[in-house]
Amino acid sequence: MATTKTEPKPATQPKGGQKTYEGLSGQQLVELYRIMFLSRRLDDREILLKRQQKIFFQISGAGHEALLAAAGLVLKPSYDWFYPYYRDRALCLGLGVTPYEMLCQAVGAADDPASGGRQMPSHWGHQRLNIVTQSSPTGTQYLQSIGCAEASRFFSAHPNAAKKSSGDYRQFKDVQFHGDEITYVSGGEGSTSEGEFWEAMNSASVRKLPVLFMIEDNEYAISVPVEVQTPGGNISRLLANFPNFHFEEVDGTDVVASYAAVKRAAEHIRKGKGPAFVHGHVIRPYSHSLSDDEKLYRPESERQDEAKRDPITRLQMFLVREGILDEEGINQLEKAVDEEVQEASDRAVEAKFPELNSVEQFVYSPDLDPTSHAFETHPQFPEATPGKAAPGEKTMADLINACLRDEMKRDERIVLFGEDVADCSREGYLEKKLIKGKGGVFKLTSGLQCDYGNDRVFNSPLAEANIVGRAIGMATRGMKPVAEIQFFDYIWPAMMQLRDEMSLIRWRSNNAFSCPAVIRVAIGGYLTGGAVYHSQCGESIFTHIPGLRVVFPSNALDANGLLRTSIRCDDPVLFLEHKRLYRETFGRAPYPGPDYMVPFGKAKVVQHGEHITLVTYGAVVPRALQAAQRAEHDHGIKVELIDLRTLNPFDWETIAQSVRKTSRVIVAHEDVLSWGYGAEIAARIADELFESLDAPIKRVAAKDVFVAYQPVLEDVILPQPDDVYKAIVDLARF
Ligand SMILES: Cc1ncc(C[n+]2csc(CCOP(=O)(O)OP(=O)(O)O)c2C)c(N)n1
Repeated sequence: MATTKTEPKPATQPKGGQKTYEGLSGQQLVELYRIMFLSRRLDDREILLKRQQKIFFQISGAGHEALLAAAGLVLKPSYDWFYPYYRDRALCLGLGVTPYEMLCQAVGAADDPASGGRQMPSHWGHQRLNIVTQSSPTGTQYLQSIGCAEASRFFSAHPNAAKKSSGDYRQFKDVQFHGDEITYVSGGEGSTSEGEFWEAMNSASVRKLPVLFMIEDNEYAISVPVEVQTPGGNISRLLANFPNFHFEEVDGTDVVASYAAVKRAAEHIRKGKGPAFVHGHVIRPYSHSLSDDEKLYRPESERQDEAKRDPITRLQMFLVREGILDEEGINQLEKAVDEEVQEASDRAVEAKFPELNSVEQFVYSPDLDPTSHAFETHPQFPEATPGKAAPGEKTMADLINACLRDEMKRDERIVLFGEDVADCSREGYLEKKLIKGKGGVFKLTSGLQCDYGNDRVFNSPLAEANIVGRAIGMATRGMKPVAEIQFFDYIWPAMMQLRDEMSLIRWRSNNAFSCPAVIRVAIGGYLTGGAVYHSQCGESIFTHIPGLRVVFPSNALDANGLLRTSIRCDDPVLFLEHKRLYRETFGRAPYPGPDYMVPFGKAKVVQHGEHITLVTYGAVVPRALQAAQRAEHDHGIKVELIDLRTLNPFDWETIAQSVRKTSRVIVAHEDVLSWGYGAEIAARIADELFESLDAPIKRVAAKDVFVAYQPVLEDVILPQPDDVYKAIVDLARF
């Protein structure tokens, strides 16, 4: 959609005062021009450096400068929070990122405050200025900004929760918040085609959150024009019915109009009236990036037309016309900017590279080690009182619920949310005692909303990326979201958030940001009737992701202790809860008290043996135990059964010690065989313990198909005690 230029509003002149333009003084306009010109010159400098092969990628903010410089003036650095798109150079300059810092990212220098040389240029991030580390996926920022805004609301309502506390992740999460702060998030019009954009609009609207959405519409997403992305070619028209929003549509090449629009939007938000949406029509005078040639898909005539709306030329002419700066003043300003860019560039190209041995730094928290003794406590079982029944054995479901209840009491930063997690969203029903409440499709969160209130336990929309994206934003700000994915089979819409965001925020920001959220997921089969979309495993897909802790308990006590460690630790955790084990008789235990913790990376030897090492986890543990007992009974084979409990990290020492003793090993898991978790364990044993082995390493796992509905099919697909038994006997005979 071509946009006509707006005519700058005439100046108003208060009596005896200076002219202002929508409240902007001449001096402020000059400063805006300086920022815009600096932004363009930095892009031009990077293009030059790329041609000289001193940097390796370039993407510019050219054509977007007016809209973003205006936003930089309205919003407050180190006070508001920012999730800026890669075209937001002018915003970041306005907030206080220096040209040197920007060019450090371009050359990949150690001094780059956004990533220490780990991310491409224009992937903004600045801890002090509250610019949260940005990534390349177009659209993941939206949901995280929602979580960030929720955190500001949460801490305002729970100021005690913000207090520093020692002994867990809170020690390393200073919380800063302001009651009227704004979370800014931006993207191109192309990125509004991502589902996550709509999921974010949904939650911002429903929860009336203090978020400023800024859409920079340059009418192209690389080569794809806006009419292909957006029905009718105008995103504002589509959004107009979202409740609670303030909407602005503005010529984003006009700095005065942009300033006025952003200011009105910010006022709406700061007054607590809800979110705002600013749609700025901008231009893209350079190709998408230096890897693109727009001449292949845009004719010269279109590009020339667009050039007439260049925001830099427009503001320059405006300043001269209004007598704010004359030609000489413009020249002086531009010369000073050129000198600044030259000086920053000279320093940046000489800046030190990151140390080569630093690459593995900050995959996980450098401050808190969840494998350490600090996370090893003993259970405090309730004493049996003489004359009374022994303390009850609790199920895994009971002890997960108990852990959540205890931890929520201990740590006010914890919130639980997900699909059907609340007791009842319509609280009145609970208050009037008309209903009992749900608390999760498996009842794992039952009663927690009643105990802790609906701002700590609440339902999410039916949208998995929404759940994880928001959890990331909250955790970045210092909250401890313990979010739930209802079925592992439906985790995939959240995959981008899990893999490209949650797991690597710490690494990609060089430890400037982190998001130690816990994502609880109901997983697994053996359900009789669960079928393809309620019974899958797939843990190896997640153990393959650096930065993500993966936990998979097999019994009630471990689930309680490991969940507590997950919550108190400083890393993101995927906590896999096997549905079949929730209420199983196997592995029940009494309540172990409110401080019971099991460290990560410490396996449990379920039974000792000298003939075969059997490594497993999850619902295969009771099945393997059955098989091992039978093998001993029938053949006298003594199996050492190892329950890994956590899959990343895993307890290599315990495996190695056992294999050195038995020289025979089976790895068994419920997930499919090929490319599975067992392959990694087997490869490592072959690599490091080859000389200890007397037989090939055997794997027992599901067939390479999905889990079927008909129980007889499910039985042949998933590994059964008989399969494990056969493997034990065969291996013993080898
Ligand atoms: C999820 C995802 N898909 C594809 C890409 C590749 N890509 C990078 S930028 C871009 C176009 C974005 O267009 P728009 O949001 O309109 O922003 P603009 O570049 O026009 O400012 C694409 C397809 C990506 N980075 N992330």
